Amino acid sequence: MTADLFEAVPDERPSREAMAEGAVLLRRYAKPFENEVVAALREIIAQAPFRRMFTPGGHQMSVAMTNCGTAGWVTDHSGYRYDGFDPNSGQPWPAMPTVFREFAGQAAAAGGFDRFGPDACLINRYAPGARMSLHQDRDEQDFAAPIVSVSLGLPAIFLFGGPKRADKPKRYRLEHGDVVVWGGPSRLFFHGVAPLADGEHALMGRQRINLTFRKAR
Ligand code: MD3
Ligand code: FE
Repeated sequence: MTADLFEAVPDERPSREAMAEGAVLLRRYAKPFENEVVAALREIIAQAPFRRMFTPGGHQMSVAMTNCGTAGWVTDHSGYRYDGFDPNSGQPWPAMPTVFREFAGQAAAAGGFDRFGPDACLINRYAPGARMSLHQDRDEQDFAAPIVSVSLGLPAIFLFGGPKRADKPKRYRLEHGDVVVWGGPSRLFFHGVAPLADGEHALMGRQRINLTFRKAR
């Protein structure tokens, strides 16, 4: 078989890149864990299915979400917050799988943050066209703890701004297996995701899933 000379060939090698002070991009870092992570995801989603939540302003988000851990991020007419219970079932969010907790701790350490103990994992699902507008993550108690994010499936253009909303965002293509550790000053930087381009991913299908590990409480 002959390869198309002009086809973009994905680079499978892990690498590290500083995005800002405290923000480290670990390309392909999650690849060795993909099968274990996907198996754990399936069990979480069976207990707490993805749902498109409403912002306090009454807009339905294009991204569908669920959570695992002792705290889960929720939004509804009354605001944004962490809650121990899934509002759709009244049950506690599924427990954070050991593979998730260990992976997040290891990734945080690789990014320069020792002893990261996440209690929340927000799971975002992007179908083609879904996006996330520029925002800060400020609903957590302790901004000294980093956030660890894992991208799975279709690639997305991540928009990484600065401390002010008006700061012009830099664009990063985040691909399957890419991990970013956000701590220090970058922890409160504005960020978002451009509308997802359509495509088909060999393991994940026609979607992008992003996990963000947080210390919420
Ligand atoms: C930079 N999610 O869930 S992950 C979010 O791809 C969120 O689903 C995006 O923004 C996604 O809140 C981006 C990368 C990310 C997560 C948290 C951050 C980047 C961050 C917190 C501070 C700075
Ligand atoms: Fe965010």
